[in-house]
Amino acid sequence: MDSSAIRDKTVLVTGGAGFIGSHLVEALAPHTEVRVLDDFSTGERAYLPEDVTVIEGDVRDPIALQRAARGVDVIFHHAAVVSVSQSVDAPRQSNRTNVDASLLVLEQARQEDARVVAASSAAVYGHPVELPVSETAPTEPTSPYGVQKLALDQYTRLYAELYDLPTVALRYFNVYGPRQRGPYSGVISTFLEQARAGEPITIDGDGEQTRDFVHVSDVVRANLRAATTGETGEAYNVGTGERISIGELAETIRDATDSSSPIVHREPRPGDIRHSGADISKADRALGFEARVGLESGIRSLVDDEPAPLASPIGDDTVADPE
Ligand code: UD2
Repeated sequence: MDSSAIRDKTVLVTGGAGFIGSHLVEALAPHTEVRVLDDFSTGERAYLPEDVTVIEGDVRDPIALQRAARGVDVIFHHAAVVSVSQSVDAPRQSNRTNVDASLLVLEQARQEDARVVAASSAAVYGHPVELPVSETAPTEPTSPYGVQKLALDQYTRLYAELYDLPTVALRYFNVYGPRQRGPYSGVISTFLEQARAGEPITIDGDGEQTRDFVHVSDVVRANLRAATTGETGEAYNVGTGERISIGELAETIRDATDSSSPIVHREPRPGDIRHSGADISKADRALGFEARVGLESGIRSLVDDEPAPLASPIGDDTVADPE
């Protein structure tokens, strides 16, 4: 499949019951036949629409993967060990999922002649030498997780080059939105929980560090664009191009929740990246991608517990037939 539309195709979403994967599944399901491969270690069945085919299994299991991928046109590869700290504690373990299983996915895609859209990460850049960070910036990850995402990212490119497989790697910056929770979730969900509970909002270090927070609905749209672009064999940054300091974020969330939580400072996080922000001009050029949800309205919809503002991202030109 090159630049044809994704409508009426069969797609597989690995990690489809997780935070980002389940939003993608929700957007795809009304228009395409969707299969989900998930071991439900962190994902939730309740996130999945009824009409998707669920294969409960581990992405590291070649039999489960083979079953899930048979006859598919596109594989959205989101299954991963997402915790940076877990990768530091047990690098070989996360490597098995983040690298070995990703190679299995690519091999399976080769068998099926399927497109692959792979979830890479801003973690590939490590400490940025220049802001905003473009895709040509040096890649020097600061964690096993980053090294593993870089391996995935490079294999994804190489499969396009060596085997002519249409592949795209999406380098996510700080993704947030509904369903992000648990001990390894992002700072926005942590601050929101703290503010709602009236507990101290815990800033690591001076709070002057900055991040580029991108709403999960924008990440879904980037995936849909990547599923049809002719510009394959490439990696694209997925962010907003805007940065906010963690201190300002804490205040924004406290205000949005009308919370009286104190804002407190803890020790800085060891190895924390000081600033991170995406140059999204390549994604704009090649995918027609640009973030639509501003941070304030994204936080507002989380506070109001509104459903994700993705209503139907597939209703736009993303999946329209290309004539
Ligand atoms: C993000 C990604 C990670 C990896 C990394 C690459 C998330 C959840 N994680 O890690 O997968 O791609 O980028 O660089 O998107 N903070 C506080 N208080 C808290 C929690 C966090 O101050 O209670 C700070 C933290 O020290 C950091 C910032 O908030 O400076 C963002 O932390 P995070 O864990 O949400 O995401 P990050 O950027 O470390």
